[in-house]
Formats: sequence, structure tokens, C-alpha cells
Amino acid sequence: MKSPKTVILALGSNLGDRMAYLQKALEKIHENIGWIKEVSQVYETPAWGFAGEAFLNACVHVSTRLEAKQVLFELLEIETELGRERKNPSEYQDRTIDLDLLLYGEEVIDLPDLKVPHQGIPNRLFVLKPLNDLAASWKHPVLQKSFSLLLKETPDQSEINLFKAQLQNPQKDYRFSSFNYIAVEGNIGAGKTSFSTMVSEDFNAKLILERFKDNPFLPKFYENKDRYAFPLEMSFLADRYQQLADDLAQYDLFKEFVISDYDVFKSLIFARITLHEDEYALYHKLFHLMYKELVKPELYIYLYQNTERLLENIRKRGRDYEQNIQPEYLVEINRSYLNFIKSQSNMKVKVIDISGLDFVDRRGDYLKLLDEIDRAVD
Ligand code: PH2
Ligand code: MG
Ligand code: MG
Repeated sequence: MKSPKTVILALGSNLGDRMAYLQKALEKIHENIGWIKEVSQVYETPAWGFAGEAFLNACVHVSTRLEAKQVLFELLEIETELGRERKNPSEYQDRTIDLDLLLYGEEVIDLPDLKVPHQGIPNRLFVLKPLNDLAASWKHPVLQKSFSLLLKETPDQSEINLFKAQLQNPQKDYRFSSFNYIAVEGNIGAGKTSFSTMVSEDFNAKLILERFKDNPFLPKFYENKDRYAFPLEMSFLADRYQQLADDLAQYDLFKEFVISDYDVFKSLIFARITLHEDEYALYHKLFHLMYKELVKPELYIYLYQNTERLLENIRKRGRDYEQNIQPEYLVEINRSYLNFIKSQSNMKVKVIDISGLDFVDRRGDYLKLLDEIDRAVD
């Protein structure tokens, strides 16, 4: 999973209801490309380089997990959906919408069909003016001059006028960010870590990830369950307790909330399956002594994923010791989680079936999932 990149896009329209096309494009950028961080003012400019109707131009700052090539692909899709027609590729034409990738982080990309930073930037006032609204002090990655300086120095003497109307950022406010602590749970391979990482990046939350890698008993357990179940469950419990006690106590002023990719109850859910009855009784006693000291999540999200997809995800992430996990074991874990959830009356729990979603690779699915979680806040 990629972490978000900062990109700047340029928007232009000189056909039909220009403002409506720009606004519609913003909505599609939000749905298919990424979070819109900031939108420039709108400027009216005469057609540059050809005889045509006047343009409305603007720029947006977007945070995206797509590669530059994918951004370009999505932009072309949106142009087509918004009725852009391309006739003679060698000359400029009137267009309902034109979307250009100006900057992709600080990367310099030189491919036959993709040049970043966009080569037109220094010579086009209709690009530099709105760009200057968003990124006056950023440096052009090749020319190493700020965009405000490039604006001052541009040879483009065209007329440019601030347009009266403004574009609206389509991003809504998510109410779940008002919780202090959200725990994300799910079966092995459900996508807990991916999802909580994405949320922490996108909503400036403090992220707590389970440190399973450090657990020396885990590979041994998968080799010999009977022998290693008890030390495994004990060491998980100790680790989780310590981590949650430390991390939830340290209040981070600069973060909006805390999100973890597990809840401490997980220990009991797994122990119930892996331990013998007498071992479990002992474990249970210890668990509750520790549990009562911990801060509880205000929202508990259970990502339900079908067994087939779990196995596929386990295969894809390729941890050796997980490759022999049997479907029956996953079914049992899921059943155990759902039983636990049913018995919870004091905690706000949201079970979400993500079997039909691919929230890592499809932004539309990610947005659906966020909306679903937001509906839990009532
Ligand atoms: N885009 C062009 C060509 N000419 N002129 C203005 N004023 N605004 C544009 O966005 C524009 C243009 C090619 O993309
Ligand atoms: Mg263009
Ligand atoms: Mg274009």
C-alpha cells in the first residue's frame, strides 16, 4: 500500500456551463483520485494558443495513493465522462473539461505520454495564477524557482480576471473523528492493518499497530499448536497490554484521535480456541486483571471478510508461517469474534461486511467503508 502523495491538478473549461463542469470534475477527482486538500480561486482567461471561447481555470491540491500514471488514466476517464471530445490531436479545441497533472510530489517524470512537472507551467499565466494560490512558496522541481517567482517572470502577458464564483470542496466531515479511540478488528488477513493505516494517514490519527513480528512463539505455534499455544497467548497478552497502556496514556496533542489495528479482547478470543480448558481458566483470570486497567475503545469496528478472500490475502502477504492456516481455523476465529461481539453491551460495535470491497485498490470502496463507519456514530 502506497502512502499518500501530494499532487496538483489544473482544471479548465470553455464550453457549456463551465462552472458546472469544473465542479463536477472536482467531485469525480474526490471519488476516484484522492482527498482534495485545497482549491484555488477560479480565473477567467482568453483561449491561449487558439481562437476559442474564454476559459475558466483553476488548480487543486490533492492527496492521492495512485501512481502518476494511474492519476493520468483517471483524469482521461473523467474528461470522457464529462463529454470531452478529442478530434484533431495536433491542435487545441474548445472543451467541456481539460484536466492536467501539473505536479506529482517533487518527482520528475519523463515518459512519452507523461511529463511531470507539466511542461506548460512557466509559460502559462492561466496555470501559474491559480497555482500561486495553492503553492506560492513551493519550488518547481526542475527549475528550482518558487511558483510565485515563476508567476512574476512569466512571459505570458494574457489578460486574466478573478471569476466571481468559487468551487466547493466535495469532501464531507466524518463524525467518527470525534471519537478518542477506535479499534479495528477482524480475522487474520481481513485488512485491519491496511485500513487503520489509511485512516491514520488521512485523518491525522495516532496509529497503534500490533507488534506480532516480535513474537518468537508465533512461528513455533503454527508448527506445534499444543506445545506453544499457552506461551504464545501469554506473550501476546503481555505485549498488547504494555503497548496499549503506554500508547493510550501518552496523549498526542497534534493527533485527532487514536486508531489501533487490534483490541485487547482479541487475546481472549484466540485463547478460547487455542488453549485447553484448564489453561484457558487461568488465562481468563489474568486477562481480566489486566483488562480492567485499560482504556476501552469508543468504537469497535469488525471487518468481516469471507474465508476465501482471507486465504487469498494471507497468500498475497506471504508470511511463511501463515501459509498453512486452514479454512476451518479461520471460520472458527470468525465465529468466536461474532460471539464476543454479541455479548458486548457497553461498547459501540460496528460489524461491516467487506467481502465485496477492495478498499486498498479502489478509492470508491474505501469511501463506502468510511461512510458505513460514519453511520455507526449516532
Ligand atoms: N488550455 C489549453 C490551451 N489553451 N487557454 C486557456 N485560457 N486556458 C486553458 O486551460 C487552455 C488554454 C490546452 O490545454
Ligand atoms: Mg491543458
Ligand atoms: Mg490536457
